[in-house]
Amino acid sequence: MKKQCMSFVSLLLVLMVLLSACGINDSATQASGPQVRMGLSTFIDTSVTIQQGQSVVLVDTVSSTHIITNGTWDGSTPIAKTEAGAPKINATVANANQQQSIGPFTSPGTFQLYCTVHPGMNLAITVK
Ligand SMILES: [Cu+2]
Repeated sequence: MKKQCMSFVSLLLVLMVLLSACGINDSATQASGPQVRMGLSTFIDTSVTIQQGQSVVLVDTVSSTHIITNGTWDGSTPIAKTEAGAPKINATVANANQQQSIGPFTSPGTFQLYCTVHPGMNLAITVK
């Protein structure tokens, strides 16, 4: 009986350490700014409007590797292009719940980003 009690207390301690470690990890990777969610092979949010000077936070909702850069998919053809005033983006996000800040976007306009891994995975960022 006493031994069972001790192992229960040990289990509780382990759980508490794990939970607090998770909490610290979350706050360390938290990025600020409007969020754009990504699924398995698409942007869940295909467009976002932000204020001049803001950054955008890419959020991977599943464990899927995305490589986001300037340009767009035209059907199944990738077209790399960086509009005037666009920040040069080259972001790799691979893990579930991973966040990656891109920007800041300092010029007004509409900027196209795409994922080089997934055909058709386009994002439009409008800066006002
Ligand atoms: Cu992708």
